[in-house]
Amino acid sequence: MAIEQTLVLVKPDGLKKSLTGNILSRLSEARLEIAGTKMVRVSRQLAEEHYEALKGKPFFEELISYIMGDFHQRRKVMALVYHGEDTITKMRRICGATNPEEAESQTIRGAYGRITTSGIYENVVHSSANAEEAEREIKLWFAPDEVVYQIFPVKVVEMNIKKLVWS
Ligand code: IDP
Ligand code: MG
Repeated sequence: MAIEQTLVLVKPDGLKKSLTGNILSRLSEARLEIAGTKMVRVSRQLAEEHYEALKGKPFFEELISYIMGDFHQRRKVMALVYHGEDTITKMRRICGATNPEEAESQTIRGAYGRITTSGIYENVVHSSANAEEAEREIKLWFAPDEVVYQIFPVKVVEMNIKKLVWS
């Protein structure tokens, strides 16, 4: 089995319902390592890039609003990179099926997810579906120095940039 990394997000409904601790406990049962974590303010651009494969779906606009936090009065998600053997499959299994009504009740989505009256799947967590998606998503959400094990190639570039620092 391969050493992999995967992107997990605690979505705005998970944060609003104070589920972060429960979710991390469930995920820790896989005995994987957290290689990176941060709170992220989700811009429209980040949301659309994250879900670019779903552009054109009838629920796309609401999905973007959902992940941006519009329905839960908080523009943030918790983003994590998990690292270890067979990480992608293990995490997907603990998270459960996409449709929270179909997800088994011992999974995170089965236990805590719901479908809203307007048909949005509030399924509490995101977990990358396969290796290609995991690599794309980790690179989208994290910079190399925010992940303690850099399993993807990195390079050094010189940049003259403006940066926010403590004053
Ligand atoms: P996944 O999150 O299990 O990988 P995807 O098909 O990649 O499922 O869809 C991404 C997200 O879009 C889902 O987690 C869910 O929030 C939302 N979604 C997917 N399919 C539907 C649907 O048929 N109706 C409403 N929302 C959906
Ligand atoms: Mg997906």
